[in-house]
Amino acid sequence: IYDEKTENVSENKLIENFNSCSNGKKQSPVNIVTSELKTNSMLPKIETNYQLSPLIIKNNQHTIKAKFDNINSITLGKVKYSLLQFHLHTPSEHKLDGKNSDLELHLVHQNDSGEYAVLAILMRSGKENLALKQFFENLPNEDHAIVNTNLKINLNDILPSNLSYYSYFGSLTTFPCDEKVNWIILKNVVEVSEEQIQKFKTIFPNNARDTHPLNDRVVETN
Ligand code: BO1
Ligand code: ZN
Repeated sequence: IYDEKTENVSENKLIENFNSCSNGKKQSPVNIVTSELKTNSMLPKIETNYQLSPLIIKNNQHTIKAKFDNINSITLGKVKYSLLQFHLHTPSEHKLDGKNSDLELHLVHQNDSGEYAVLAILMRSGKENLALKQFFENLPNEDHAIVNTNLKINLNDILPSNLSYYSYFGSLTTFPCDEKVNWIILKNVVEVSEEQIQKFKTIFPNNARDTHPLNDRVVETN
């Protein structure tokens, strides 16, 4: 039912797949309770090594994602994570004090040991996001469709200037929900226009997984 190569799941098996996710104790997303954060001044700074890069946009039935060649990366402490892709969820998957934002952008990175670092950017309705303008204008609305344009994105243009973050250890939010994700949720919310949000919502009205209990985890902040 799940094709590793295309990352596609046959439609009638989608629900089943969400249910067949790990029922482990470190699942994502979670509700971040700001009064229960643990300040950790030792958390590494995010160093980005992003450059103007071509991307391929794809609709994989879970979301719309932009795939990159292996030329962008971030460094956390001494560990380098390469960017594989970014994609969107609406509403946001992570909640802040019980509240969703309109969109959540996931920049999916992986290190040499196969662990993920997903940099999550919460987005809310406001002024048009020019860095993502071409992305929103080329969303493939049909299953499997690939839009092969000559567009290029510099992810530095998407990031807020202040990269302070919340972080905790959790899972992928879709099948196979592996518990090997270093979640980094930026505190600064980024604006996108209502029109951009609606463009995504016409294709995916709701592709956010429910929040899961923190159990014995603690969300840290720098
Ligand atoms: S998410 O950021 O937690 N929503 C998320 C969910 C699922 C994946 C990635 C991020 N899936 C994985 C696939 C891998 C693939 C990788 C990068 O995405 O399981 O096979 O290499 O596209
Ligand atoms: Zn995601």
